[in-house]
Amino acid sequence: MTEGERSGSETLTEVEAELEGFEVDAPRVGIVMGSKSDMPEMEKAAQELEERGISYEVRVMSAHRDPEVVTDYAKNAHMRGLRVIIAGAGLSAALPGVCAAHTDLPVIGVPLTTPNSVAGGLDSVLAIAQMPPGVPVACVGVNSARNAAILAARIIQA
Ligand code: RP5
Repeated sequence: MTEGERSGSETLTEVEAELEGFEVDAPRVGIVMGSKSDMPEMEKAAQELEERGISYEVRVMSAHRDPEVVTDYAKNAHMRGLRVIIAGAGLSAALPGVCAAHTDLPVIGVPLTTPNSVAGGLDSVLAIAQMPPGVPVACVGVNSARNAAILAARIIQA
């Protein structure tokens, strides 16, 4: 409804309530992952958020294969209403760090194992946790997408 279409009797409270409705439906958590092969683990984060009634969206985007897509997503995330980004990746897991480089939202990284992982996923743990000063990424355990969702819920409710 445009400003001109609003009747004189419509109060500010009614307008605010309308806008609040939009807010409730907007995704609060962005779940991103580097490959479709990451989906079986990352779905656990979605399931946890679903059970908690927290709205989310799920996207597949690789920091190495789709760098522009990741950059645009992270840059627009806050403006779109997201409050936390959960980013899962295996191997040289750059996705959480690249997201954190382009947003001021909290980013939770989920190191994932793949058939080519080194030392049981230690490669991804180090890639996610060893961010330079000033660009933090929270790192949960290997294949711990559910914990990432619980942490995201706690951040939103803090
Ligand atoms: C990472 O490489 C992805 O996050 C995935 O964990 C891993 C393997 O990707 P695929 O070869 O299965 O696409 O970027």
